[in-house]
Amino acid sequence: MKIYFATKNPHKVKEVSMIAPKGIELMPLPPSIPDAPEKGSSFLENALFKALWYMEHLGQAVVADDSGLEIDYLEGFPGINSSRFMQGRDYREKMEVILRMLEGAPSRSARFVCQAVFVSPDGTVLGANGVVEGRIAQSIRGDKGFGYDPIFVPEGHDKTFGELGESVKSQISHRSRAFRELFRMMEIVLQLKGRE
Ligand code: ITT
Repeated sequence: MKIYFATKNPHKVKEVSMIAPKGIELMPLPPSIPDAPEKGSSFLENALFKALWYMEHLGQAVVADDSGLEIDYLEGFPGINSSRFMQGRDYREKMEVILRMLEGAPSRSARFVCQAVFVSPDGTVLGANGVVEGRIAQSIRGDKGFGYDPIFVPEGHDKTFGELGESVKSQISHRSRAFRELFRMMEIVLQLKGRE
């Protein structure tokens, strides 16, 4: 089954394609589609907004995700605003600002969160959530991955996602956890529908 991944972020497509089961081939969005508005107040609302927007434009089932970094000392910031925080500036600058905000912080605990959804024109809506706990490093390390990967050290590791790279990330990341569960649910539901 070919299915659109309703994202404008090519890193997400690459990460999720690595863990997609054999029967599911993810396709990137055609570039001509206008960006979905993200005005929800939670990861789930934003994931649904995105998925429904692109499903309406394509007339086909899609998967989508909304994700972000939550830092406990900053009360969950940047959270659902992870992409919009200092919009237009590069991630090195964003990460430098975050590291400054954490100077002297008693705790650097943080997590990546991903809400994945599947929607189809027949009204099927499925959702799955994935989390990876960890901490914010003392400095920017590594150049693999994207976004905040070079300052996030997942639990059980000493290196950042930026140093660990895609093979480790695909095992333990918030996105891989959410999409593995979503794909399991999709397989069950699509099988049931095939029997109808
Ligand atoms: P789409 O909305 O088109 O999917 P996006 O990158 O804007 O692309 P989000 O709105 O979900 O996606 O924002 C997620 C942001 O959270 C992302 O841009 C990064 O800043 C951060 N983020 C999420 N997952 C991440 C990951 O695996 N590694 C590093 N940063 C991540």
